[in-house]
Amino acid sequence: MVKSKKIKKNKITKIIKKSQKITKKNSDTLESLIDLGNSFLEKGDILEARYNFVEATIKYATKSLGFIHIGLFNLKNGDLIAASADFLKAADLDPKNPEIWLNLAKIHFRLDGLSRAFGYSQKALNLSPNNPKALYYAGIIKLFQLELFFAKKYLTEAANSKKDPIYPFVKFYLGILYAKQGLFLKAAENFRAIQSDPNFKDISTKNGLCLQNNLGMAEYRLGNLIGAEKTFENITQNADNIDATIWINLAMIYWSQDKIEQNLSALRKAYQIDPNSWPWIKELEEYLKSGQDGLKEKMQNLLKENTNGKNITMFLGCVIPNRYPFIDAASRHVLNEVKVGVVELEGAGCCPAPGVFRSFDIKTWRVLGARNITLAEDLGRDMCIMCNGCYGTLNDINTDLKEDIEKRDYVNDKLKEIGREFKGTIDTNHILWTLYNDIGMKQLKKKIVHKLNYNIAIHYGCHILKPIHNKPWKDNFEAPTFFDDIMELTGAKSIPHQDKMMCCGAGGGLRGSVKQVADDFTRDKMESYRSAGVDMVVDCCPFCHLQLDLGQVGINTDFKDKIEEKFKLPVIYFTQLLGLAMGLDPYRLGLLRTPQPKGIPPFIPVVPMFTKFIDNIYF
Ligand code: 9S8
Ligand code: 9S8
Ligand code: COM
Repeated sequence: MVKSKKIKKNKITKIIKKSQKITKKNSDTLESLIDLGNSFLEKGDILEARYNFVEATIKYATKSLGFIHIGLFNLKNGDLIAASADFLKAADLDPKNPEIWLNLAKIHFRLDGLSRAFGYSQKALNLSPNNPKALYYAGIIKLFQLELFFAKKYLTEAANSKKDPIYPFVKFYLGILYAKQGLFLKAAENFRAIQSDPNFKDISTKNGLCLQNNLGMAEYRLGNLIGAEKTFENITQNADNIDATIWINLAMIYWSQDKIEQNLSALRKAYQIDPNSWPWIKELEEYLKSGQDGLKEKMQNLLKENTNGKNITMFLGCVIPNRYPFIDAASRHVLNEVKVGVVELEGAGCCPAPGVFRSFDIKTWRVLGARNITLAEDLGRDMCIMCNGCYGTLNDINTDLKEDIEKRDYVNDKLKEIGREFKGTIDTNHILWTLYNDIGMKQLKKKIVHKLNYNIAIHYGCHILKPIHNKPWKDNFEAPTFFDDIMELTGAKSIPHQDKMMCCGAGGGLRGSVKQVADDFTRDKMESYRSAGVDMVVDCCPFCHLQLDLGQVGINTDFKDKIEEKFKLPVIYFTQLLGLAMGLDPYRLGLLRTPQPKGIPPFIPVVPMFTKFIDNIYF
């Protein structure tokens, strides 16, 4: 570092000496030196231009103008370190000039010193609070720091100055911001607004290509496959130097429309440009020729090798796939976001439900559950379980069989008949534990990009906590906080309420056998939520979810005389809310739907809650 600075200094002195020989101009005033420098710049005579600017800094060492111009010169030539030193000197001499601070912000933004850059943009903003360029810099710095909340504040303010030359760039980054937040409609609106702007019009320029790529992806994420296809085909036909990712994006759009042949040819193009961009081309071709049989194993192995980080297999149980598929989707998106590798647990059956099967025949219950565990053992992956009941069953069986030889022998004797054996090689975890323990609060927090201002009621349910002897939570089992802690990372507030730890009402087969008793139970919980004034209930069990959601419909009809007013409290599975705070697409999390289908879960609409979110929550 020191060395290169020295070289540069020597170089400059040489340049100056050389130039002095060439020109013996005796320009007296500061302005005339700068003018001269600029006119040399225009002519492309870099040495002469530099000489005059340096002269200005020597002769007028107490004025900022010379330093500003040599700074701009260095900035333009990509010598950011030198430019930074020049502008710092200028700022010393003229601290009230916002332009100087803005250039420092720009330089350090490019040098990747984001917090320093932000500090400089703040100095400019203090001096001129409505300066669109200062707002723009503050906005994009926050965007790159992933502090989207503030990024949006600054960029929206910058966008008020429609006439400023920076405006199209503000719109572009607003588009990027919305896309990052999963709000693709707004993202596309912003991108479209600058499509014919001279800075973005030409698809062969970096800006133009970048805009079209982002627009196409926003259309794709909105489900406008035809529009997305058009946008990308336009890119591939008209832009020069497109890279492999463009072809992969187009391939994905073809694939989503079952256009298999086009998909394959787009992937081949990507492979040609960069073989690492799509390393699975051979597998895909084989798949298209001979179907999936020969490939299954290969793909499983590939998946195993290709995730670095925690690897799990998901146990879905019965309620999620049959009633609430978006719980599956939201959980996968969240796991993906924190880099957990997921493979399917093929052939899994009912866990079987602890409150039901175990009550009838404990040995059969154990054999059936152990069979599910052996499937995960085959994959060599821990189970990640999204249902409290399934977790209760599988974790009880897993921990029991690991310790109790007698039970294990009984189970393995039965499993032998179907060629399976319980080995005790994997862990059976609730998804909350996977996130809390394997990923950790610190990493989760890093992923949060929205602050959600909701007041929420947390529902733990029974089987996640009890029995306590084989549960991992180092917590107070009568008043646990781990679930509250995770959810409060989103900015939501967990509101204390009466009988928080009470059963939802459905467990132990109650909903199946005496639904009205279960609903009456749930009515109590609903009354507590109502008096606590919460916006929604957040749970971690699909069976509780069913009872809290569909149960309200039952309460509203069967107990209408007992309640003051009908209940319509949104019920949310926790990965939906966590995903939203992570900036994942609210459509993919099952929070927004257009159109909202009637008569299928969720029975109590959650959309109004989250439409409000779209408009209000970011500030
Ligand atoms: S699987 Fe059959 S019924 Fe159920 S969702 Fe949870 S618990 Fe186990
Ligand atoms: S469902 Fe799910 S976990 Fe249970 S048993 Fe009482 S709470 Fe509702
Ligand atoms: C509750 C499962 S999640 S069960 O009804 O207790 O079996």
